[in-house]
Amino acid sequence: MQFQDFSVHAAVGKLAALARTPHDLTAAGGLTAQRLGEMKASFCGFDLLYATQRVTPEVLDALQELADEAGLIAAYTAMRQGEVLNRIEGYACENRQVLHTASRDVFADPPMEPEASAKARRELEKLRIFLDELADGTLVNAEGKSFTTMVQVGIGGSDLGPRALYMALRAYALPGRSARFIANVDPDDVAEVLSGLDLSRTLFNVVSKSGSTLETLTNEHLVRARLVQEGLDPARHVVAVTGEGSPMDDPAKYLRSFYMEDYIGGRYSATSMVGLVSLGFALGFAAIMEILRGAHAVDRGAADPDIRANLPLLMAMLGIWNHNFLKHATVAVLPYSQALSRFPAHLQQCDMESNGKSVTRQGKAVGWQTGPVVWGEPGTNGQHAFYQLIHQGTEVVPAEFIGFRQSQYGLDLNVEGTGSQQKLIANMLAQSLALALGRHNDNPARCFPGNRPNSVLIADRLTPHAMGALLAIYEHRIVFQGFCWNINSFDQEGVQLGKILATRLLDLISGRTASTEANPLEESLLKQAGIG
Ligand code: G6Q
Repeated sequence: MQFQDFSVHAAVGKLAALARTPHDLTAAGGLTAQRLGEMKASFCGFDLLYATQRVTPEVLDALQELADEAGLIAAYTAMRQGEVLNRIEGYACENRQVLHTASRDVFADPPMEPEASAKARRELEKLRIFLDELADGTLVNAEGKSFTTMVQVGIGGSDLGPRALYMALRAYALPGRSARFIANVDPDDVAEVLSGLDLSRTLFNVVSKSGSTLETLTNEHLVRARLVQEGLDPARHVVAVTGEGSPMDDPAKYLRSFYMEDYIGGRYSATSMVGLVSLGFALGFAAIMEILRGAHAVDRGAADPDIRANLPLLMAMLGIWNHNFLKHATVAVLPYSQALSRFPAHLQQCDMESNGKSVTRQGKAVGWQTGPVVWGEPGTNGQHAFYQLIHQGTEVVPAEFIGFRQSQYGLDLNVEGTGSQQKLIANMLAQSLALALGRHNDNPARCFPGNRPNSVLIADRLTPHAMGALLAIYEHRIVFQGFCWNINSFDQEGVQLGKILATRLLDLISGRTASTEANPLEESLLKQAGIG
């Protein structure tokens, strides 16, 4: 696959010219019922309403040209087929395939990359057997009682996606089952999660692809020590998910060991064993297969070259329009769904760790903007907090609203003519309109400038299938943008320096490094911070 610099594409010049006079949503006829009907894409159970973006059909045509010129669909297909795309030409790098889609290509015959999907099927089968044994009483604690809680111990990609998905779907948890998560090396995180748990009925799921992550290994020691303190045998209470051959690949130490492959990046690993073991424990095997089916449907749909039909591609291109051409530095993801409360945190990692890069795939400095700052919180809570800046601040923040027509639990009450779910969605749609249209007022403090780009992504209900689809929509949006910017969205060199310095500080604190050998700056920093 040949990637070219973003700046060489003819469509880039065209879009830059169009961006000088972006569509005015506040003008008479700027946002009409007809426009609302025309600027809508339906895909895998989701509708994207994007009439409130500052685009015209001409802009969309130019974005289509850019997607075509940059070969985004060819690159996406090459990724799914197992081309080595996690690389920087001519430099030391991870040099790996990028095959998170293989973990849900298990329904296809033949799959896009048969070997990877065969491995995914094998792990799924191991998981199915494990879950059956937990359900039928084959796997119980020393007293013969069933396990009720699984605590996932992992960080970064081994935490954020699985946690976000669990929180999104716990409405569907099996009776008497739940999951908890420990990520931070802050001992209070462990203490808080363990307090109130009946450890005799708890399984710990230690998840680390590398098997060498400081936080996770430290927390594993802590939970094992707690199990021993309670008179429990860790070998009966701890399972592992890790890479084959990693320091954690020691089945004798664990009740069960599951594998993930090095061609699945941490932040893209929620649909591998990294996410599925805890999700399967809490929600059951049928539910995790639905997550995979939802993601797989999106994986297939994302191969459509038409940006008006391919929702992840459309979202990617609208994001590029807002970021590279209208010059908006951030994007807010605002789910009107309490269940999606950790989804923005997952996207922060998935997007910013993927596209927060400054060199091209050829190792040259980029001459254009790459990934935006991604942030967000659930609405309506956000409305009572930071929406002030989104409406009237000097920084224009493109917003991506996500909502569902029905609630998960169906527990609702009609108050003053409407149910809570209706109030929730009405608020989301109202925000979309308010941001786009603005409102004039003779009192300048009460003026809303409008023209704040946003779109609404809406589906019927947040089910396991819809969650799988939503996850994959965002994964592909991120990957398409990375391809378009000619960066490697699959490495994370930028997190290394901090890790190295933290190790050096810990060596000083523990006395492993004699202070004289140390960098005086580090010693002084510890002294000034009062740590020693
Ligand atoms: C994700 C990153 C990173 C990683 C964590 C945990 O893409 O690589 O967030 O997931 O550092 O790594 P381990 O799973 O190896 O413990």
